Amino acid sequence: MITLYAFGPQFSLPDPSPFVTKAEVLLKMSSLPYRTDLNGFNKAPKGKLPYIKDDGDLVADSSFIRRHLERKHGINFDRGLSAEQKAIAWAFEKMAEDNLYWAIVDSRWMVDANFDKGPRTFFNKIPAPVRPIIVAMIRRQVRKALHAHGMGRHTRAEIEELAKQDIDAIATYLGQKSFFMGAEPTGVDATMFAFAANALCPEFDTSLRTAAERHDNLRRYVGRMTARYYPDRAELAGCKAAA
Ligand SMILES: N[C@@H](CCC(=O)N[C@@H](CS)C(=O)NCC(=O)O)C(=O)O
Repeated sequence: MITLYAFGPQFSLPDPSPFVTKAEVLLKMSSLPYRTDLNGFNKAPKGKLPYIKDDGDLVADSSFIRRHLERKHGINFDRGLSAEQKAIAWAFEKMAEDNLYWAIVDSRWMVDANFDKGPRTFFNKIPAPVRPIIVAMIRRQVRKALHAHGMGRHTRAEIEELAKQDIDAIATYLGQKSFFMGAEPTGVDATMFAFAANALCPEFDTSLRTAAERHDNLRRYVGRMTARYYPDRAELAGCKAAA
């Protein structure tokens, strides 16, 4: 059985990491049996989650997890898509993962009110006397990562403008389709759902959320994906009424 190393459900989301959610939805789409393990972060081969263990194979990174499922288990996530559609799907995925992601990180880690409600709680199990030091150290590391990526060099208003453009692009391309590429879900839906659900996350007050909430089709899409892949989590991303 495949083991998915994850952080675990939090903030009304299947996982606070959109990459873990993407990997989990891909596993659900593949119908392969899997279990989740919430204690694997310290042994992560690339220092990040998600990764999976599949018999002897340890595979880190959501995109390589997808490749692994395709190669080892013969899953075709893009059934029915043309080469042009696959190219569009890949571009949207990477826009979400390499641009929108960093705006989400900024909104949760660098805005005090969101940090206190969100990432600060990741450290609750650390003994109280050393907790503030560890929290400050990790927050500093995240600030440096944002700076190294480049997103952290912009003003908050500029970051929000870029994120809004990503969200608007996703909602525009989705249009009135049931799923991102058409009437049936394909691989890119794992990513688009994960990021749209994170943007709509009701726990955080962010301009990302405001931007996403303006798109009724995006809310309905998250509701539809939730009903399909997380039927027992109807509260997900505040999309209960939108399914
Ligand atoms: N490219 C990776 C990105 C994974 C990633 O950024 N994971 C974050 C959580 S959202 C993580 O584990 N960060 C921990 C760290 O950087 O220390 C993927 O697609 O899986």
